[in-house]
Amino acid sequence: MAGVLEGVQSPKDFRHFSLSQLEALAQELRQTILATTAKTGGHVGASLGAVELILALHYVYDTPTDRLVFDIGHQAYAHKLLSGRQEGFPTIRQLNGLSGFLKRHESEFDVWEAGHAGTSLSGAVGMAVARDLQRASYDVAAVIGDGALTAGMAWEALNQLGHLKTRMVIVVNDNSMSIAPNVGALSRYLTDLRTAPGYLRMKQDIEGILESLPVLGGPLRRAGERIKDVLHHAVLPGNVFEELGFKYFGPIDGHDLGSLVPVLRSAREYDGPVILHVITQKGRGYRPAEERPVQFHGPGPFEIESGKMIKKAGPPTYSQVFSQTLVELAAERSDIVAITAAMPDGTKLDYFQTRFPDRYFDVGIAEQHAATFAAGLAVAGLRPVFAVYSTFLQRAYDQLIHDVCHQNLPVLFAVDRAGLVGGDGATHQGVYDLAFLRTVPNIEIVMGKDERELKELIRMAVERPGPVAVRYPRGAGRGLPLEEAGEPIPWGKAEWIHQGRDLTIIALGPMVYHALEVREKLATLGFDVGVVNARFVKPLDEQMLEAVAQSTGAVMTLEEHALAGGFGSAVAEWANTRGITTPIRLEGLPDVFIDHGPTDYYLDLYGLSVEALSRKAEEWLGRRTPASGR
Ligand SMILES: Cc1ncc(C[n+]2csc(CCOP(=O)(O)OP(=O)(O)O)c2C)c(N)n1
Repeated sequence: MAGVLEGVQSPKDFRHFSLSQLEALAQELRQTILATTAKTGGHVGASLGAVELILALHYVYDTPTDRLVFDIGHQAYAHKLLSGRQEGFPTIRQLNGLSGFLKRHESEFDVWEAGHAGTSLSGAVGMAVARDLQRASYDVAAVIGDGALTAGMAWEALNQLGHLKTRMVIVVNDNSMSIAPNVGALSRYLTDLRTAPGYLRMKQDIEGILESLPVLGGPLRRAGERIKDVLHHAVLPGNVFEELGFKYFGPIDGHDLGSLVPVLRSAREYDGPVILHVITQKGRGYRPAEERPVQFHGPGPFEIESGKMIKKAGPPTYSQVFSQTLVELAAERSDIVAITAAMPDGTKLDYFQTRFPDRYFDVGIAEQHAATFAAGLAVAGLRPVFAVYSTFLQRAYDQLIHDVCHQNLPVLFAVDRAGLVGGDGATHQGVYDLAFLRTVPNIEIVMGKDERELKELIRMAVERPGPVAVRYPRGAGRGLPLEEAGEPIPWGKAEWIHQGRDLTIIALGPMVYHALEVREKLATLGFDVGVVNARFVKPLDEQMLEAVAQSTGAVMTLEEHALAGGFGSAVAEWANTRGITTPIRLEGLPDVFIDHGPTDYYLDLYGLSVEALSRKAEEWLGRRTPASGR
């Protein structure tokens, strides 16, 4: 059956559609999103839930002249399909394919790039203000979820916009879900607005009465306006948004195109800032996603019929090992508390929550608050553990420096997804944290080579007197038995696994296993290569570094992190300060934003696969005289 979607290359192609044609288009969008994401994985739930909303926005607004700004961009698959990217859509999140978020170079319809939550309103206010200064006439609309609205930044933008009174529409896409069910007083407030049955009717009735008051001129008119205001506030229950200077429309059913289109038109015409509160359902139209919204927030490939995930069983992930370890520790110590910023599932703190619900805090998408909240808990004698992806810790940088490290408080940052992350791409790579953490006094930074060391390092980190960052990567561990304790780790000590006369690779994290393979490969060529498991980025194990430098012909540092400011950079700084003359070569990631695609692909591209490293080491050593007398 030939559909209508195929003929839509741009919103122009459906702006003349009837309501029933639009509804048919919505169904096709849904089917296409489902058929593709079942193969590729992706942000299924949010995108299915925003289909009608996106359709209505492009129907009402003159995009791309009008600016449509999406928060995060994970809900915008329908937007991609309606703006000339149907052909590329099956490649979403794949290497060299479409991004899972919005990209300005991908389309002129993508006016704003994101990946992190809560930036849309600030970006959109900037565009609206620029428009006014430049005397342009385009419209600006931002779409932000109820989850993203828990980000402090979003309120900073509301604060400015409510003051400026600039013409702009903010669509609050309220599905009462963040990744997990949304939490907090704001979420409860939105629910109240949504469920207060009489609110909308009463609002309309009262506004109708007020509108019908006689039109007066001059000072009388101004007095009349004031009376209307007073009446309005006296009779209607307070609405935070209206108090802040916005016109509030809603709540309206975000799946009913028949109401969405006219309300959006009115909102667009309003000469001032508008909040349009739209109620949607995550996963709408696909039963498994409606019933299991957390699982369908960002699944891998799945079977459409059954909604079953197509996942190979593997060893426990690093996040699981972290959470299990924390639960064990929390059973021993009542002062341990756990914090997540809206990522209970990703960080696996949901497991901690089931065991210690009173000692678990989901603060919403509020990394900044989470860090300072942890500082407060620590000042008062608790042992807070903030589990946060490396990429999202970026947002809490000042709080980490100013509130945690400056006060030298024993906060444990469990830095998850440290390293390359795959399909989420550039905005989510966890490859900067060493650089931004390393400069901060007082914090200790560690990373084990595998999940067994992770377990041990977490156990030790909660005993430290000051702040510690324990990093670990995305995905499964090596499947090591965790019941058997590994070698105890002396705090601050690297592990010198093999000595090597020609070269010693000092590697961080799971890269140690790459180094071991490189050692074997080079042994077949007659080189004697040593391997050190660095473990401590800060403080460095200087004693061991010194001994290594004296015993080997050359040193290679190895990390899955940006070279600039990373572990190797720390070693080079140390060597330079100490006047070490052993040649040092740093291997890590270059100074570019790394797009979506398999981690292995990028490791190879940037010379960090076993093959590439072996090649480079061989070439490097080949130009030197082998100390082992090959
Ligand atoms: C700063 C930041 N922290 C965490 C995340 C991870 N994250 C991605 S989507 C999401 C939930 C967003 O909820 P909402 O805005 O309501 O959109 P929905 O998915 O419900 O449509 C979270 C927490 C993020 N993208 N950015």
